[in-house]
Amino acid sequence: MKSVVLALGLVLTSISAWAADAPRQAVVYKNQSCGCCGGWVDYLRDNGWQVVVHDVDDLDGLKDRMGVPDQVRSCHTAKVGHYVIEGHVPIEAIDKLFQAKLKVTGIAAPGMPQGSPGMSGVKEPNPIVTFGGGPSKLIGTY
Ligand SMILES: [Cu+2]
Repeated sequence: MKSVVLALGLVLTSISAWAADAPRQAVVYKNQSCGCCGGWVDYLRDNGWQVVVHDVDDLDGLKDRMGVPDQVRSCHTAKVGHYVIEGHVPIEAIDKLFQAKLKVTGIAAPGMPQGSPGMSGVKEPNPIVTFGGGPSKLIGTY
């Protein structure tokens, strides 16, 4: 019986290692004047994330280098682990990306949906799409 419990413990440990949430750390690149970008940083910090912020003038150049396609661009761009997170993406979607270990460059909330994390206004649907590593796919609407 003891060995069964031990084996179950090992299985559960390996499952949780396999389906790990995103690390609670981000590096965020934004324009100094961007208010809603700061709102997204606050949203992460309010949820216990450690965030390093870099104010950047040439964000489009940075997005080019990070492989963020024009059609999914938003205001700020972030690195979480080895993924690129573009725009007002909710933490649940970032966790989903890490749990699924998608072979993509990152995920984006294209544009700036009202009421999304860090954005004011009446809540509107916030579709989150992948980019890089094949055609963009919807991973969920938040
Ligand atoms: Cu914004």
